[in-house]
Amino acid sequence: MDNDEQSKTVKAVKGWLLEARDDVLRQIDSRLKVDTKSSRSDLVTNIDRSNEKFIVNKIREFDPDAKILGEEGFGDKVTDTKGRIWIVDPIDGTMNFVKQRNHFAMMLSLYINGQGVLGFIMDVMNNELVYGGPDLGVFINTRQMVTVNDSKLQDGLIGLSGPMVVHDDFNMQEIANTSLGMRVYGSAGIDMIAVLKGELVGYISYLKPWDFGAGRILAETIGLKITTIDGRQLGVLSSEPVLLATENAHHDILTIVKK
Ligand code: 2AM
Ligand code: CA
Ligand code: CA
Ligand code: CA
Repeated sequence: MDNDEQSKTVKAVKGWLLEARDDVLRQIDSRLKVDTKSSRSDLVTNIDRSNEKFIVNKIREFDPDAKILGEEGFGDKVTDTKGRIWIVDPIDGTMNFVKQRNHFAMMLSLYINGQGVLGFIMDVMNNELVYGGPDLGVFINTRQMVTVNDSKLQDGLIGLSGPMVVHDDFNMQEIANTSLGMRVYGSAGIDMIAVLKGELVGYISYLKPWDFGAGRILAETIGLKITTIDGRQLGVLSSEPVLLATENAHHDILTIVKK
C-alpha cells in the first residue's frame, strides 16, 4: 500500500472509530440486551451487534472488494488469507462492558495477502486510540510510541487469562509466581495496550483472530514478540493460546511452558 493510500485509510478508520465511540458513549447508561454464546461467561450485547454492523458498513463503502471477518458474523465467510482482509472486534471485553461499563475496547485490523498492514485498538472509556503498522510506526492518539524496555519476566507484571491461571494451563501459575505479579484485565485489547506501553511485560490468553489481529501488527511493529504459547508462528485465521511479550519475557515464559 503506498503512503497516500495508507494515510487515507488511517484517516477513514479513525473517523469510524470515533463515530462508533460516540455511539457507544451515548448508550452507555442504557439497558443492554445481553445474550450468551458458548458459555455463561461468553456474552454478546445489542451494542456488540450494532457496532459491528456500523463498522462493516463503513468498510464495505470504503473498500468494496475486501473481505471482512467480524466476530459477530456480519462480515464474510473468510477461509483463506488471499487479498485484503479486515478483521473486526466491535466490543472486546464484553463481560467488562456489561458488568463495569469500562475496560473494553474496539479493534480493527487490515491484512493484505496474510501480511499485517494496519492495526487499531481503541480503549473506549479511556479515550485512547493505539494504531499503526510496519510502514507507519505505532501511535497512541497523536504521540508516536517508542520501543518498550526489553524487561525480563521476573522484573515485571504479567497479564493473564483468569481461566488459564485457575486451571494452571501451560504452567501458568509458575509464570505468575516468577513475575512481580499477575493482572487479569479481561480484555485482550486493554491487555495488549498495556504491553505496548510497557505496563505489562507480557500477556497470555486463548484468543481468536479478532482478539489478536490488531495487537499482533502493533506488537511486531514496536519490537515485541507474539506467537502461540509454545513459540510457533500465529496463523492470521487461527484460534490459539497466544503469548505476547518482550523478547526477554517471551524467552523466560517459553522456558517455563516447556518444563
Ligand atoms: P470478547 O469480549 O470480544 O469476547 C477475556 O474474556 C478476553 O478473551 C476478551 O478479550 C474476550 O473477547 C476474549 N475471549 C475470546 N474467547 C472468549 C470466550 N469464549 N469467552 C469469553 N471471552 C473470550
Ligand atoms: Ca465475544
Ligand atoms: Ca475479543
Ligand atoms: Ca468481541
